[in-house]
Amino acid sequence: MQKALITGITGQDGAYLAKSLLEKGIKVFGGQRRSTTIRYWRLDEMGITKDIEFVELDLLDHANIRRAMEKVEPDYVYNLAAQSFVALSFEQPELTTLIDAMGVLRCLEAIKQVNPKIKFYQASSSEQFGNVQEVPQNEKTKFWPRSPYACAKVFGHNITVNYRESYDMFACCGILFNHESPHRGEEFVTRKISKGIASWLINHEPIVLGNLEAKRDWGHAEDFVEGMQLMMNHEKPDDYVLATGEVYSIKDFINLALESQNINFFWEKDNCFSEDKKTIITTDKKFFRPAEVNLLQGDSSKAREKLGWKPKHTLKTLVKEMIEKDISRLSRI
Ligand code: NAP
Ligand code: F7E
Repeated sequence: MQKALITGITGQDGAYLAKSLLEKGIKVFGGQRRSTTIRYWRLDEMGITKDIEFVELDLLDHANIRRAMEKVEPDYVYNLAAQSFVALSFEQPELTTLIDAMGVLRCLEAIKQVNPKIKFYQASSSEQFGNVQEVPQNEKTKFWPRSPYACAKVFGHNITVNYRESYDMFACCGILFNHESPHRGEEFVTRKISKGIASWLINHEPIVLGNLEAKRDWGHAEDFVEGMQLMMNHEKPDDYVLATGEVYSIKDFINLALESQNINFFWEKDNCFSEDKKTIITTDKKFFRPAEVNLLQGDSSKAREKLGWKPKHTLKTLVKEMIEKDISRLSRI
C-alpha cells in the first residue's frame, strides 16, 4: 500500500487531498502541530478523521520533521502546511518566513537525509506573481512578491527547484491560484462573504470588508488537489500553474453570492444595500493591506497539456455551494 504524508492535514487543501487519496486506496498520514484544540472540523465534516493516522509534525522543528519521515516512511510528502493568511503575514513576517520558507527547506533536508527517493510536492502560490509582470501568468512569469507571505513562498519555491536540480530529487511545485470551498478558512474573503451572507439572512448584520476592486482567478479546492496528484504521478518532476483562467473582482463575487440566494440589492460606491435599504456590505480601511495584489489571472496550459488537468467546477456553482453550506451550518446551531 502506498503511503502519503500530508503536512497541513487540518487545513482546507489537506482535508480535500486526504479524502481524494483515501478514495484511491492510499494510506494517509496527517502531519499536525501541537495545539490545545486540534482543528478536525473539516475532516469530521468529510467523515474521514478515523481513516487518517496522525503524526506530530511542526514545520518549525527540523528534528521533529525528520522523525516523522523516519516513522512514516512515506512514498509521497505533500507540503501543504503554512501560515497562509497574507494579511497576517504583514503582522507576523518573521513567523511566516520561518514556517513558509524555512519549513520547506527543513522538509527537503529531512527527505534528503532519510530517503531521497520520497516524492515531494510544494504548495507554491500565485501570490508569488504579486505585482504581475504579464497577464495571464504562467510558469515563466517573473515573480514580484508583494507580502512577507509571498516572499517566503518564493523562497520555498526556489529551494524546491534547487533541491531537484542539485540532488536529483522528485520535487515539484504547484503554483496554485486562489481555490476556495465550503471548507475555506473564515478569514479569507470568499468564506467571509458566504458566512456573512448566511448570517445576514438571519440577523441583518452588515459584512465589513476591505478592497472590493481586487481581482482573483478563483477555482474549487476539489479540482486543485487532483492537479497536485497528477504532478506527483507524472514521470518527471516539474512546476505547474493551476488556475481557471477566469477573473472576477470581490464585488463580482458578492454579486454572484447575493444572486444565488435571490436577494435584490443595489450598490452605492462600496456599500451594498438590500431593496429595503438594509446594509449588506460596507468597507473599513483596517481590512486594506500595506501592499495589494490587484489582479491575478493564471495560464494553466502546461498542466492542461502535460497532465490532462482541467477544472470541473465553475465559480457560479462554487459560490452557491459555499453559501448553502454556511446556511445549513447556521440552521443547525
Ligand atoms: P490553510 O487552510 O490555512 O491550512 C494551513 C495548514 O497549515 C493548517 O493545517 C495549519 O495547521 C498548518 N500549519 C500552519 N503552521 C504550521 C506549522 N508551523 N507546522 C505544521 N503545520 C502548520 O491553507 P490551505 O488553503 O489549505 O492551503 C494549503 C497550502 O497551499 C498552503 O501552503 C497555502 O499557503 C498554499 N496555497 C493555498 C492557496 C489557496 O487558495 N487555498 C493557493 C496557493 C497556495 P493548524 O490547523 O494547526 O493551524
Ligand atoms: O484575499 C481582498 C484582499 O485573503 C483576496 C491565500 O489562500 O490565495 C489566498 O490569498 C483579496 C485580497 O486571499 C477583504 O485585499 C477585501 O485582494 O481571500 P484573501 P489572498 O490574499 O488572495 C493565495 C493564492 C494564497 O496563496 C494564500 O495562501 O480580497 N479583500 N476585503 C479581503 N480579504 C480578506 N481576507 N478579508 C477582507 O475583508
